[in-house]
Parts: sequence; C-alpha cells; structure tokens
Amino acid sequence: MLDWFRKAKPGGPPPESSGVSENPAAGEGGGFLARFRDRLAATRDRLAGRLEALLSRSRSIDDALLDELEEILITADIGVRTTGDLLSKIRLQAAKKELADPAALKAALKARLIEMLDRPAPDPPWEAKPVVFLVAGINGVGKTTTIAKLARRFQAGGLSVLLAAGDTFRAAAVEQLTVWAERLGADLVAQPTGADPSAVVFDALTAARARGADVVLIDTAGRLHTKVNLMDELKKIKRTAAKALPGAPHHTILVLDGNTGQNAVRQAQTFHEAVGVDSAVITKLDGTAKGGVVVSIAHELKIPIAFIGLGEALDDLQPFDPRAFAEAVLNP
Ligand SMILES: Nc1nc2c(ncn2[C@@H]2O[C@H](COP(=O)(O)OP(=O)(O)O)[C@@H](O)[C@H]2O)c(=O)[nH]1
Ligand SMILES: [Mg+2]
Repeated sequence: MLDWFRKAKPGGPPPESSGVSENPAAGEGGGFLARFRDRLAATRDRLAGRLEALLSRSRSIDDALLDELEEILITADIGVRTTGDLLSKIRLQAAKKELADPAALKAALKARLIEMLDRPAPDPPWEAKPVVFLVAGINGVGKTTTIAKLARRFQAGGLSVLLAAGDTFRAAAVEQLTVWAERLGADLVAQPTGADPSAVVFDALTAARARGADVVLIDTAGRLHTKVNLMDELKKIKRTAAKALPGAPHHTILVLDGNTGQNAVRQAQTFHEAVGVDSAVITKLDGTAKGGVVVSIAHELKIPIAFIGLGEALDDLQPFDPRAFAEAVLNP
C-alpha cells in the first residue's frame, strides 16, 4: 500500500516533495510522528491509557487480567468478534506460560494487532489510462474531502487527475467538488443537480480518455431514498463506467467515518456485499476514541485499509501503516 504513488509513476516526484508524508514510522524526524500520535490521542487514551493501568497493577497473567483486557479492547471499538480472535491466541500463549509478565503480554498484543491489520490494499492497474477510482460511502463520512486529498497525492506523484461529480443528489455536492477542483487545479466533469450520475460518469470517462488524464476519481451520493436505491445506483455507475472504458472502475474505495465505531463495520459489510470494495479509507480518526474499528474492518471484513483521515486539511490523509498505528494507540 505504501507504494501506491511511487508505483504510479516511477521517477515522478515523491509525495514528500509536496509536504505529504509517506510513512510516519520511517524515521522521518520526530515532528511528523509526533503529529501522527497526537491526532490519534483519543483512541490511545482509551486503549493505551487503560492498558497501562491494568498492566501496572498486575503481576501475573491470569484469567481476571485477560477478562479485563477483553473489556478494554471492546470498549475501544475493536468489536466483540475481533477482540475474541485477538485474545484467543494470547490466551493460548498464556496457558502455555509463554508470557512471563505483563510486558510480554503487551508485546504479544501488539504483535497480534499488527498481524490482524496487515492486509495491504491491492495495487490498481497503473498501466490503465486513466485508472478509475469509484469512491463510495454514506453521506457525511468524508468522501468528497477524501477525493480532494487523494487527488492531491496523485498530483504530487506527477499524475493528472480528473474529478467526476457523481453526487448529483445534493445541490451543494457539485459545488463542493468544484471548489476543490479549482483549488487543486484538477479537471472536473459535472452536470446540474438531479442529473443521472451514470451520465456524469460516462461523460467523465470519455473526457478523461480524450484529454489523456492519468487518474479519474468518481464522487458519489451517499444518500438516496433507500439503501436499495443507493446500491442500485452504484451498480449502475459501475456498469456504465465499464461501457465507457473496459475494466473501469479499476478500484472501489469505501469511505467510512471512524467516529461511528462499530456502525462503520455494518456499513462496510452492506457496501461490500452489494458492490465489492477494494479498499477502505477510515476518516476522522482525529478526535475519536473509536479508532479500534480499523481492526474490525481489516480483520472481520477482510477489507484492506488504504488510508486513514486524521483531519480536514489536504495533507491529513495517511497511507495506513499497521505498525505505526499499533504503536500510536498502544504506547502511552
Ligand atoms: N476531523 C476530520 N474531519 C473530516 C475528515 N474527513 C472529512 N472530514 C469532514 O467531514 C465533513 C464531511 O465531509 P464530506 O467530504 O463533505 O463528506 P461526504 O458527504 O461523504 O462527501 C466535512 O466537514 C469534512 O471536512 C477527517 O479525516 N477528519
Ligand atoms: Mg460529498
């Protein structure tokens, strides 16, 4: 996953040159890592804070300690099933006396967490031109903002980006994407509110081919009259995209609001079953204690997490790095 943009254009300028950092853990100077940790503070407080308190008053690893640990993990929105899977291996290690003390338990927990999160997003077929990304998710999760952040990263990698305003449902949606397109200097294909989103997508892909764009990002509506309507619409968009450009959309990104905790897992399941999801972006992990939800998404639904959103600014989108994340939420 961390290679997405380097692979995009070998020899293109690395994303760092735009101030957008690639890997928070890779020895980039304390400033960046500090900011990354800082944004995840609420989740860290809930996880690391309570974990340290528990471990510091425990001398041995017993059932009572493991039960309390289970409760801590569930409260951090890791989810009942994922927590069960996380702890089953650790309970086994404890039973075999492999965990000598609380420090060993913490190390085992971190290792298991990283293992569960380590599910790299598949690389889009960069040989396609344009590479088409469909961005889905319910209203307000951060789709349009994430599209702008992604566009910025692609541009920093030397790729030209065209934005397709497929959310024709809300009046403000086209306007919002237009503002981003202007700010980014990206191409935009849009139609008035109420237009058929599939028609917008057809236009956009035709234009992208004609103009030689490298990447198309398709924004979509997150709320139609019913869930069935929404899923049907997304399916239709996919079919239309494939008609305009065989193989498109090449990669479907589901955007989820981290702040909604376990609800995000249910949403992800619905979208995944209906349209198929290649990777997820979990937004708003700044200022929520529910960051444990990323573990559920990756482990239970087996959806790779490509990026996490850590704020509203253009450079507040980070490639998801399991180790950096585990360290940021487990180390006080
Ligand atoms: N704090 C924070 N806010 C975010 C993040 N991503 C998006 N937002 C905000 O969430 C709100 C809804 O975003 P928008 O992109 O319009 O959602 P959409 O309806 O899914 O397109 C906006 O106010 C964004 O600035 C994030 O990672 N962190
Ligand atoms: Mg939007």
